[in-house]
Amino acid sequence: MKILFIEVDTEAAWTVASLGPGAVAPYVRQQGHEASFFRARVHHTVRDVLAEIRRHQPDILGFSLVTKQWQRARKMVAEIRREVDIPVIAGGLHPTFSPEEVLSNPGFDYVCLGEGEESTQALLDTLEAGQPTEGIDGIWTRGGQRPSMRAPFEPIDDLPFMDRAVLDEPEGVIHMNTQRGCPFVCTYCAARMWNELYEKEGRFYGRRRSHQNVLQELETIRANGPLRWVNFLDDIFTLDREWVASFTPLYKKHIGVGFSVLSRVDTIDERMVHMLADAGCKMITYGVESGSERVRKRILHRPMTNERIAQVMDWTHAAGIMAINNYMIGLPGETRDDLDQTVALASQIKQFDFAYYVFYPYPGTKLFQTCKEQGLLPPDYLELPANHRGSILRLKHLTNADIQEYYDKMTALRMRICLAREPTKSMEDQPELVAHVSRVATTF
Ligand code: B12
Ligand code: SF4
Repeated sequence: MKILFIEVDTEAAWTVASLGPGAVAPYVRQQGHEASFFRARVHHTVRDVLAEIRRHQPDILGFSLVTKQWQRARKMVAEIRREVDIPVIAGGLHPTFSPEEVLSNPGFDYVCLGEGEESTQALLDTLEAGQPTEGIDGIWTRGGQRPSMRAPFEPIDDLPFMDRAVLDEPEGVIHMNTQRGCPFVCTYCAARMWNELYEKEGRFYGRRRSHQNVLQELETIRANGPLRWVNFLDDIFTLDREWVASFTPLYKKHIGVGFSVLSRVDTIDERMVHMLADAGCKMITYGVESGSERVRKRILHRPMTNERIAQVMDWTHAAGIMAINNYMIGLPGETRDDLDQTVALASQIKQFDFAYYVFYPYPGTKLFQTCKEQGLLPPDYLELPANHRGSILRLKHLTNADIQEYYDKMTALRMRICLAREPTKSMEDQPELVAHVSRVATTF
């Protein structure tokens, strides 16, 4: 069987396609199937996608979707299916946590719940054998019963390395995962829900690859082309101190190119920051999310203090690593006073740059449930885009004008921080930088 994965871009800027197909494609190939890939860029029309489908002649189409991609994907799939009779499977975060919604849309035949490697293989085997697809673990067939989850893949080192062509990376810039799962309980986070989904069926989702396996993948990449930079995309790279302490010297010795990680301020300390810096880490992304300890603790279930955040930023800066922080605006229960605290914290701490998003309640998360229970979701919320630029919620303490006001404050602050990096130049001298900040401010 041949599966064609179609990546649905929602904006031009992402440097990597969805990682799911990059992981599933080599696995099903190993089991004797074929897998190919097409990236539907923003400018591509459904006609262009259909031309690719005709060129690849697949037996099934695969879509990897986060919520942001859903609106474009569902329209695309409906149009595709009017022209060609090829079954469609959707996998990833959005189909896993909104499977009924996905399957109720025209053109979607299957949803992959959770990890996709073995489930997709089982589906392709079954279709090839011409047998009924109901009852395959992890694959929900349209019109059928919800299946059981398939056990998480073990040992994770046995998975094939990701297919770099399917990831569609810029040459030499590599995107890597060393682990799956995050044990924290942040209420806004869809990533956390992987663990909970498996826990409901008595399974444990968290796993980490061995150092050797990760290094071997990077060495294989280098043997086949340039290796200039590694983006580690694990939810929390610094989760396990021992793992990091033994990985960093090996990375330095065998790989040695610059890299970035995602972290959380209560999983990192001064020594670890220096270990990372010594190994070549140049950028750490942290989730600060709010400057209000009340919001972080009570609404987001992130109990770290502002003092701790400031301290970690100082360590990161002192080690010569760029700290990039994420903030949110427009949470349920948040007030103008909380947002003042966010702007204040963002102005005080040392950070190289930051991103700020208007809160969107992702299906499956605790805060999605809260929004539903408190009547904050409008009736047509499924039709509204997950663009992080405006709120889809009817918040009790914040109006849309409030959100816009604080969004603009964060934009102005970001502009100041970016300009301060080159104090000799004025805004007029840096049209590209100004355009970049404005673009980011209007894209999300
Ligand atoms: C790396 C990453 C990115 C990368 C790659 C995106 C991706 N989808 O892979 C980039 C930088 C592009 C990115 C961007 C964004 N991201 Co992001 N990202 C992540 C992160 C940290 C890790 C993903 C990862 O490592 N995947 C590894 C692969 C192997 O796992 P996987 O994707 O789950 O795939 C497995 C299964 O789901 C399944 N599967 C997946 N696809 C398919 C397809 C088929 C056909 C089948 C059968 C199976 C299948 O099989 C795979 C292998 O087992 C996750 C957090 C997380 N842990 O999930 C957030 C996450 C996915 N991102 C998120 C968000 C919000 C975004 C943005 C909207 C951010 C923004 N503000 O604009 C954008 C949207 C991107 C877009 N395309 O429009 C949210 C999504 C929530 C939701 N419900 O939509 C997450 C969950 C973060 C969070 N804390 O909540 N992101
Ligand atoms: S620490 Fe990050 S990945 Fe883990 S649950 Fe919280 S937001 Fe999600």
